[in-house]
Amino acid sequence: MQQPISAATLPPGVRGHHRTGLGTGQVHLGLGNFHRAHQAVYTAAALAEEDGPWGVHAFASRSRAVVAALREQDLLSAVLEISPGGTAVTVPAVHTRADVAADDPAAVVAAIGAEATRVVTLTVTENGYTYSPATQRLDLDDPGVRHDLRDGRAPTTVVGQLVRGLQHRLRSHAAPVTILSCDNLSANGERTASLVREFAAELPAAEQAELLPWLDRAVAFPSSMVDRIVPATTGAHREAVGRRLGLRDLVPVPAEPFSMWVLEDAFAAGRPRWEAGGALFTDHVEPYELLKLRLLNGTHSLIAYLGALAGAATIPDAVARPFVEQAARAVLLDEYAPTLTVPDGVDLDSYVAQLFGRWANTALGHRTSQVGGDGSVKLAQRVPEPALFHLANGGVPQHLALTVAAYLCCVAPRPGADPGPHAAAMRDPARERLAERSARTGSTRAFVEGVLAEDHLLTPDVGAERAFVERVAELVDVITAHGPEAAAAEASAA
Ligand code: CS2
Repeated sequence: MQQPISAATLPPGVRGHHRTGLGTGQVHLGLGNFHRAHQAVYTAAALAEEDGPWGVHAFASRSRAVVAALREQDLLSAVLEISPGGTAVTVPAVHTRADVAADDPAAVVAAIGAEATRVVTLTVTENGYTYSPATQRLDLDDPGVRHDLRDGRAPTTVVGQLVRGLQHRLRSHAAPVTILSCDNLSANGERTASLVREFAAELPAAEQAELLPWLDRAVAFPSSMVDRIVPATTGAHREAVGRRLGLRDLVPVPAEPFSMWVLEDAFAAGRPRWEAGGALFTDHVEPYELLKLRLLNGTHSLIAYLGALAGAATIPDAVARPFVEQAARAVLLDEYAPTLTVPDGVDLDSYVAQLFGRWANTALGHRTSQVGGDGSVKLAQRVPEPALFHLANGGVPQHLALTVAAYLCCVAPRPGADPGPHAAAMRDPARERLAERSARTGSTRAFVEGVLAEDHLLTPDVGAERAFVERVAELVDVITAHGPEAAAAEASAA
């Protein structure tokens, strides 16, 4: 039996930074794999170059297992950088405390409120922002939001936690702070700021009057683009750490070698020197965000759904099928790329070539069911604006329609259709509602219309585009009757 990874057992040279006496200047919400393979690695690089009180108090939203394991390991865990050429191991030592938000909501409020906290980072997924796709605003019907507006002591939603933490701050010392969204949402900083303000605007008048002007003065919400493919942990990753370090790590994180972080340099109370880890600071994050959100994430969704329907367990397995690769190139080059302004210094051809290289990383084994998960919230970030761009120019974007059709066939198959095990493994907050609608609606056209025009799976303006709705419905029928390859062929023939 191997010894657990810990400050005492870690071989010298593996750890990114010695954390004895590290002060806690950051709070992180969303202690998942992505955070540990991305912001934690950049913070370790920053601390290696320039000392500072930038330790991280991290909260998992619910996962007790990860927090329990990290606590047994002195909050250390390995990042495995996996490529077909081999695996590199690092241990970014930046965490000073780990807790489960759901178990101790008051601790989240206190941590955000602490005077020493200068940056609050978020990786809570698209699903964590409790906004309504129909209004693009805070979802005031969400039971968690309603609870958090009523009860200030134990917030359950991320927006509630932020606002209650900020109120606590304002009342105890009013020191400025930065809230930094690191999720795949367009204009993630602005959106987080709006959600926080919308929540604040629902508070009693006296609280609003106190909070809103202070938010303007003292709280910064920079936008950022984050990029690194980070799959879920499996036993093979634990074994790899055992082999490499001779230590037991229950929660190592696999990641691709590629990593990118582009941020607006608008911090209210300082920040770690993340550029030491390669982060890029710019006044114009948006073109990077859209480039990544559409070319990588948008295309990723299509690869995941077509791949899963064709029986592919992983993204590399999916993209190795010629029809999936062809559809991915078509959606990326013909439908997403024309909607973008390519940022200065980025060469589109090399960016695209690199994307296909990253997706083909067989050693990483990124699962189609993982990328395909939460499509009901992800697609709304990826598809609507590009679709509307083409529709306004008089064309129906065939592969965007195919993306939506393939998604629906995965999570809400038409009666009698079996999408296979990889689609069945996709978790989605809307799965039950969509599947129920599919089961009770005889005509595919009526089903798709219900999903897009009534449920607003995308945005209401896409739902109102009859030609798009019709094309999605036709492609759902082709997938159901003849499979994903036939539908991809139809989409490219149109
Ligand atoms: C993926 C992303 O699951 C998904 O939706 O598209 O997690 C993707 O791997 C990352 O954004 C890469 O940076």
